[in-house]
Amino acid sequence: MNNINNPQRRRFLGGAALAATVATAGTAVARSALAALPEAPKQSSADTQAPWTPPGVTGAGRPYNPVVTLNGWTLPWRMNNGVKEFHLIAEPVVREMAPGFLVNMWGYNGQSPGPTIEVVEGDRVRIYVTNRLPEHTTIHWHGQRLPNGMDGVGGLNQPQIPTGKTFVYEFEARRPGTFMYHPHADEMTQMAMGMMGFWVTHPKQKHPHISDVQRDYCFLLNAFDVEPGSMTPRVNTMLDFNIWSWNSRVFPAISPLVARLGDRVRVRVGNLTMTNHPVHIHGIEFEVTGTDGGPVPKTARWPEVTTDVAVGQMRQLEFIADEPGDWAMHCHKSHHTMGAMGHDVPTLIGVDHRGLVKPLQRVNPDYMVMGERGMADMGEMEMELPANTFPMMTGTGPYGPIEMGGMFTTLKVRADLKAGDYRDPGWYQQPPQTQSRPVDVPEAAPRAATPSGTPQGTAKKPGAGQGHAHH
Ligand SMILES: [Cu+2]
Repeated sequence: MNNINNPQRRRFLGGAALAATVATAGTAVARSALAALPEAPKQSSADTQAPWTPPGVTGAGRPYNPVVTLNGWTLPWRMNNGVKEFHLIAEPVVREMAPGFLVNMWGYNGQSPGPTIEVVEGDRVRIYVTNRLPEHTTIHWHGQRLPNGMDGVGGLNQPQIPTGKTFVYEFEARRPGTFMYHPHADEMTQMAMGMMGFWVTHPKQKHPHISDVQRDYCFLLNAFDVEPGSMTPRVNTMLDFNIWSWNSRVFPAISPLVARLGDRVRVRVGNLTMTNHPVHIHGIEFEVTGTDGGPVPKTARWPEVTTDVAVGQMRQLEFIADEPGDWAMHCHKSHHTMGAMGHDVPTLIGVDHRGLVKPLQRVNPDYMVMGERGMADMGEMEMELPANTFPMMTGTGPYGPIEMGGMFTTLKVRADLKAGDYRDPGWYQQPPQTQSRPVDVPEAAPRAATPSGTPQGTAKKPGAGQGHAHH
């Protein structure tokens, strides 16, 4: 990725320009452009990109263990006289929410969410923002300490950035932690269209409440309202979103979080939806070690397996990955682990549809019965979907349909991983005799029922033994 290793590039660069190009690491900055805007790298893939390690540049700050953005990437910067310079382009993008499911969004540098900005405490940061949207925008740097005029609230702190214009933000990353960025201009529309991104500031030295971790993941909770079969979110939806996503991806298209047995893992989550999400991880216990307000002192932490991430909040979850396996990790609101669905589907469990379907299909040829036995059938139903949507419950594991969608992925803990290897290791091979299995033994004979509420054996009514035993 570093252009300095590319001999073709090297030929065009001399002395000072060479030094500057080392810092851009991947952005091709022509010598004539060095005095101008930094290049704005674009990302064409919705895959999780390998962590971005900055080149060893004097003044670049202490080295750190870089974050991995789920189904995202980190924005390279260039160093300009001791200032880390970034260039974000606000623009329409097409985001692949799942293979075959494309949505017209607004985002930054080719994707929604935009790239993660990753710096070190004390860094001087300059961010150019070019607006290629059809309307004005701004960027608010959620959680940061900065001069009032850099806070990005259109009308309050600055005039909005008109279409076609570039504004520059500059401040010092004063405190380490977990932050995000998003517009503060026509906010409901622009966030409904996917405009948001993550920001991580690493501590510049050992911090009493910030642990070293071997794996550091981040993602944003977001939601969209896309009519099945269409490609553009409705932007006036207030609460009734139908797509619940992590970094604008839905299960099974969200990358797994991969960890080596014994790793300390940090997961940074920010919520830019309009409702709360109880984030739940199976197999381990975690602590909330920080919020967008800063690190949580060690004495103030408690163990959890689920933590609610409220609207506009960020949480850092940390745990030791000490149980091998494929562990579910998901929002615990069960309708948030579903794909796009009609909201007005009646509960039909136990309803006998015989004789009903034909007359209904005369009125609506597409009428389909679902949910007679529960909704699990949806997981394997090869139902014809409108073009450009994804099934309501989907994803197939080694033992069959997982019957999940939306805000769901897996934590994959393996003993045989290399440090820094984030590739999906495939499905976990369970050791023999460690999996739940069917049994084939006769049921116990039913006991005689007793009148309800009466201790067994104290009252006997004639005929009470005729019915079914209550289990
Ligand atoms: Cu949720």
